[in-house]
Amino acid sequence: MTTTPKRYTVTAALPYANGPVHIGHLAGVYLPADIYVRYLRLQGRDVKFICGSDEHGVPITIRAKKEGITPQQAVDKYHELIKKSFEDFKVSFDVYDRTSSQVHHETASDFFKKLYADGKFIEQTTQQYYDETAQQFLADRYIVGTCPKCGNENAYGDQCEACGSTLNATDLINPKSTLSGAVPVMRETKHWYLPLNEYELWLREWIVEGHKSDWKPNVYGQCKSWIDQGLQPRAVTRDLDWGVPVPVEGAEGKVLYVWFDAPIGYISATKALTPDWEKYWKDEETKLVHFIGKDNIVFHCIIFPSMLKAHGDYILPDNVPANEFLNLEGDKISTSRNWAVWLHEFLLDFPGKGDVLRYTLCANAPETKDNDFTWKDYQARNNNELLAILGNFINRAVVLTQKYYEGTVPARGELTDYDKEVLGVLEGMPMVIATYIERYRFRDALSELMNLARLGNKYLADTEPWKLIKTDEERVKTIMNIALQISGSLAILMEPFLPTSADKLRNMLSMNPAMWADAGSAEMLPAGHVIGKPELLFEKVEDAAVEAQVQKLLDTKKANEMANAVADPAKDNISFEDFSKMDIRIGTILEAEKVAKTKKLLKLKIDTGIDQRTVVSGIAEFFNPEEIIGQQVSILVNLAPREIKGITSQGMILMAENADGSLAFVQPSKQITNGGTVS
Ligand code: B3M
Ligand code: ZN
Repeated sequence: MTTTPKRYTVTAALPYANGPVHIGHLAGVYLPADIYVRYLRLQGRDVKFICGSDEHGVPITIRAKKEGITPQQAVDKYHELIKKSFEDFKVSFDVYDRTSSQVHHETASDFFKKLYADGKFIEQTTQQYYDETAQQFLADRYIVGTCPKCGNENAYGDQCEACGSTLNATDLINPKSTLSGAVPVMRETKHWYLPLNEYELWLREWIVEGHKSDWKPNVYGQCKSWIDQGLQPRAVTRDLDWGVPVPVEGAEGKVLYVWFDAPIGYISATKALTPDWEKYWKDEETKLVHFIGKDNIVFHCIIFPSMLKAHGDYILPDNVPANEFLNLEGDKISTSRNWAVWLHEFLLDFPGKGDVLRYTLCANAPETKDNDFTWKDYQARNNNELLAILGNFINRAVVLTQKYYEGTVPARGELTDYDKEVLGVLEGMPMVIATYIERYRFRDALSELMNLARLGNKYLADTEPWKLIKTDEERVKTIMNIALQISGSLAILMEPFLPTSADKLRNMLSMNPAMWADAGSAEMLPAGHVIGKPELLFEKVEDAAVEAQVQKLLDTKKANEMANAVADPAKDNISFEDFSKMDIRIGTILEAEKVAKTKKLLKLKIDTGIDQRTVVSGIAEFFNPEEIIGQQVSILVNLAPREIKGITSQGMILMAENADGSLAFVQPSKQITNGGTVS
């Protein structure tokens, strides 16, 4: 589409209501979608921004089982949590629906019935794993077994998380049902398939030929490789008791495959939003754009379009600007390992800083490759960019206007070449940013926005109105007028990226509602307009705040290591005689001090009941000498004395080692007389 479309339908992937959302979701899908939609609205375009919870499928039933609640309870809980996170981050959906709604069930059901009636499906009976104890067919995720590729004993029926291989449930060695632990048996079951192979030629023409230049290379490449490999019929129903029931006879106990019903959820949500929904889905002059993460590409570019094509009444997506993944501090974000920054937690730790996270995630968005979020970068983006450039410029402009003119915008006098150059850049900026946004290049768009703030900063630094005010008041009026025009434009142009700060700035400048087309103008804030009082847009993020976040992640990592710790294998057997050669006693620590010039060593004096002796022990990293005096320990008293750092160590204190490498004393569970034997 080269001409401006009549209207837009913009969708953002429906998150599974099976857990909270994290920065990866925001960076990959919801933030770019929101920037795009806010921009379109500022352009006065007719746009509907559609999202909602994906409440069906195995991801939901597994979560519910894990938490010991029903699937309905699980989706109710997470739907609210996710919805609130999006609101808090100012993701401005026109509707946030849910696929458990009545309207959705009807819409998905009708969609299926139409394809069924038109003979678009093939029916096929196959053998699938069945759990006789739980009396149900097993979704791939409900089967675990040994991975044939790497030997991991906990591979799932669709994937081995240890080696990353994609698997079929039948590939697993020693398969087991996770529902009952039973060994599953093969049983016949009938399902409906969408013969994707029949859409191959059309898909090739539509995507491979048709979208070579306007789809992102990562998206285009994935689609092309799928099509090149040849498409197979794809089952659109499942044996499961949670979902939209398959609306045909002989399909009891079966539901629509979640990836069949979920994208139809975009349509249902639009229906819930407006009685006018049809023009957003059926009029060729509507531009449909799906924002998703890269793991959803095949569903949005191949399967859903084939469904829409088979149905016949609907438009197809004009673009699917999928992003790559965001990592966190060098590691893949993972819900199960709790390796994530959860949106609802972020706002507890950094209240009011939603824009800062939006900024950091957009500036470093995984648009063309996987990217990494680090707390250091978050701090630097805030302190060195938002605060030092944008915030600083606005603050100077507003403070000086208040100081020199009591808030009234002064008139410009004669312009220097420099003034003209700056006004020229300002005038061109809305177009530059718009072009990037329309091409889904949000990082570049944001970086141009910051260039405008940088220009404003430099303009003031170069012209130094605070010095000039003593010698050339007229000139200062021109300078401040220009600085204010830049400020006014920034308030509009930053709105898609930093909506809360943009609101603040518009208030500060007492601006009337304005559109994108107003930005760039030299009359944005006309002479005589009165602005409000200065307010800080951003504040410093202190070292301690980000260090606490890094510590939280380190703690998570440690907890994971502990949870996954595997004990060392047992040593070779020894005889009882060998064992009884060791004379282990309970003793009490009488004195403790660090051994000079060492990090690890403590010199201990122990009352062993037999004598008082000195032992050098490598535990200084884990204990304060003062704190261990008086404690009872186990000591091997007949270990041959050794010289350590010039001290004769007589015996050895027994220590237990934790999975994280920390040490603890092996102590009696009640007070024991010194010299008591351990056997
Ligand atoms: N719920 C997968 C996901 O959250 C899926 C998206 C559906 S979009 C129609 O990544
Ligand atoms: Zn494996």
